[in-house]
Amino acid sequence: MKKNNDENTNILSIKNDVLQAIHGANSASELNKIYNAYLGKNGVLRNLLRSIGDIPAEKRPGYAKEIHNVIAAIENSLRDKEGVFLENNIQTTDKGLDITMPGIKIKNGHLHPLTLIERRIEHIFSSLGFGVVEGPEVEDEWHNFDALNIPKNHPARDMWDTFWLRSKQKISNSKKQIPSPRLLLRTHTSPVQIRYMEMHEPPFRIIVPGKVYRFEATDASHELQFNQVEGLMVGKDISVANFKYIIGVFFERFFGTKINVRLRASYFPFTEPSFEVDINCLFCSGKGCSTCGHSGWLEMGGAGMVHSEVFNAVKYDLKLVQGFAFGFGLERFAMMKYRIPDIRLFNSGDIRLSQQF
Ligand code: FA5
Repeated sequence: MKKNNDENTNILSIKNDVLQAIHGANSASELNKIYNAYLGKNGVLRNLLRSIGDIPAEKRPGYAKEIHNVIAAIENSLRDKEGVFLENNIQTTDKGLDITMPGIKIKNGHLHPLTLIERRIEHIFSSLGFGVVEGPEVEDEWHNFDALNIPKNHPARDMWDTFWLRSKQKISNSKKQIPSPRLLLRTHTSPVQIRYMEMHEPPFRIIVPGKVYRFEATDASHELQFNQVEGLMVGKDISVANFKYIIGVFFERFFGTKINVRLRASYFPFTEPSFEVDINCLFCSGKGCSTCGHSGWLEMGGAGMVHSEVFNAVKYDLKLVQGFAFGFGLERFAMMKYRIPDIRLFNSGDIRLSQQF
């Protein structure tokens, strides 16, 4: 900028130049350039403000005021012109703004069907007075097997073959490592029975939903990672009759229809007597179909009266307590309720599955 004795004339000519440039601008980027050249950090008007000390002191206030007025006028003009660009842009791209047009629908997420089933089960059992308890998925050998009356080398361990983890424990302040309890991915939710009883005294009734893992080949009804719901009710005189009544109420509320429950003799090392729990097939109303293998019954899980060795492991007095336990597969409930034919669909990541519920 040329130094001029009449500072005000100089400012006014700058103002005219800038307003003309704004008027002639054809794009937002041109406006941006003008802004930077005059009002930006090293713009002409900012530099004028900085050099105000060069003029006689008595002229400074009037001069500064003039500069600020010009800055405000330029800012207004820039804003007006930006508004014109914005309007034109909408008109050219959208051919006008139709505020009655429906908006773009935001896609909501969905709860996974297994989450829905788990919450439903928890809700029903809570209304029957059961607490909901959780336990660790990485379990030690004692809780998963030994305390449940499945000692080392017992053939029953084969039924629950699993993924073992390498674990070494370091003694603090030493390089020595000692063997720590052997860790594994739990094969069932039953170890939480032990964990709970170690910390609580009867009477109580709990359910334990959670993920379990097994080393096995997958097919339409078997996964290597699936969910179970454990149940445990212990007190002075809890019997099989209590179990049959409670489970009957649960099934009827869960499926919303009358259900026949059948207890079939079976074997689990941690219950005695043990049974499989069957319900009448919902697909054929018990008449027999391919889903139930033409038997009219569907197997839902295992159950039984808690074995005395399990109570011994948690140091309960056998003369004072007895109770029942059960373990159901959550996926099997979901498959039955939503008529999902293949268990592998749950982990397929296919959004079309969860969008249906
Ligand atoms: C058990 O896991 C016992 N802990 C259940 C139990 C608890 C019995 C308390 C007595 C007292 P089982 O291995 O049968 O039992 O599994 C129970 C249920 O889990 C089965 O009925 C089935 O519904 C489900 N299940 C078992 N294996 C799989 C698998 N690979 N994929 C999906 N679901 C499975």
